[in-house]
Amino acid sequence: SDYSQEPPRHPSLQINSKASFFFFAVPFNAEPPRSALASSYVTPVDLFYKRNHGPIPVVDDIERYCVDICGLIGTPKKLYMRDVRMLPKYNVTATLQCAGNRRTAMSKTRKVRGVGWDVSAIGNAVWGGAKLADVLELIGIPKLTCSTQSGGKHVEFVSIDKCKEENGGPYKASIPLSQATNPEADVLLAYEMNGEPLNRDHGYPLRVIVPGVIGARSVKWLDSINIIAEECQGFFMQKDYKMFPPSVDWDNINWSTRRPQMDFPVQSVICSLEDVQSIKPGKVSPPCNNCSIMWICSIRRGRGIERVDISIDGGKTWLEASRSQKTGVPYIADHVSSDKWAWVLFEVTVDIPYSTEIVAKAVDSAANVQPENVQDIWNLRGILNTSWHRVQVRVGH
Ligand code: MTE
Ligand code: MO
Repeated sequence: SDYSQEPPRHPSLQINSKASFFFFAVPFNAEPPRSALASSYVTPVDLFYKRNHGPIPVVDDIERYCVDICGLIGTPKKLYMRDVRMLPKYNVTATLQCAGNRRTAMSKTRKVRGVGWDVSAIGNAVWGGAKLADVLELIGIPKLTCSTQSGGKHVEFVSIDKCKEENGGPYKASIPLSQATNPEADVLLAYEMNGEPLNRDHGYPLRVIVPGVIGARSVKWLDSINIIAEECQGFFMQKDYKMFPPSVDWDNINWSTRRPQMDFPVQSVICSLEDVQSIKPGKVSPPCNNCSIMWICSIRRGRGIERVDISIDGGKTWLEASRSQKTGVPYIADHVSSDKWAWVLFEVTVDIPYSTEIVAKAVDSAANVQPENVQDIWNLRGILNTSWHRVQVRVGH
């Protein structure tokens, strides 16, 4: 694999794995610092986390670039960029989160396998592109309505990049056809991110965005789309990104017993404090610290966030944080943007009189709440760590 043509990256990204002199065939994986996460509702492209499984492909002949659509359809079709751009354009503000976000914390309780991530393998962007439902309609697959049946088929996305998990083959994933043909699901073939053409790291020239679903299904650098009878048999669908109970370990795992993970459960993280944060005591009496804490919350399949509870005594008592975010996406004026897949920002200002543990948990509109302990949701691949986020605050001099 060739890592000699990687794009330039922002210096403040925290790198979790990349090519070096000793490990030259390592994909670039990096996340922004916590403080950068909550500082804007829409994450700037250069600070958006980057999750790769191989080298970044080079696509330089955009006129000839096309996506092959084949499989269980009448005649295969080549979809060129001009065909995609001819379809109605949608801007969807959607939060993308890697299933491995917060894996490092899970690994601290019991070792898991996978790239370590702090809390920032998550970002919120305005994705611009065509709806997959419109693309599929072009090739004769009707949009999902109450009366249509999709026959349990799946839509497979195959990329240009090559990775070692697929033995040098392309990265791939699939979603159910019923989701792909549902305009309400907002599945996009995106060519823009935050109003600009996608950059190479994020899938230039065309990527899939599957809102509400783990990042792994949003295939970058799209090469072909296959309509298939069964879900994709690729590594990342069948041998990875599955949720196992804490009782399953590497010596008794049977991959075929579980479905590929799709939905992301309710999540929140504290972005204004590190895991262990020292603060100076304030001058008021009794000694207090006016500490402003920012949470971000990500939503579950388009379901709203109801509230965020915070505790400054390790979870004994709780108070409610307030929604701090401004709505709307100001700089993309020409198109209506949906934000039902986007994260919500919350904040609270509290006095921290002594060293303590601060905890956050989010609750969605169906009253789903984050699990209390990471041990209870421990799984050998270290995915979906949505346990209460805890930080230690040390008040010192
Ligand atoms: N698509 C391709 N072709 N190759 C990849 O390695 N990584 C997936 C997904 N799509 C990946 C991919 C994973 S695991 C995640 S979390 C998201 O892309 C990350 O998208 P980003 O790098 O734009 O943040
Ligand atoms: Mo991921």
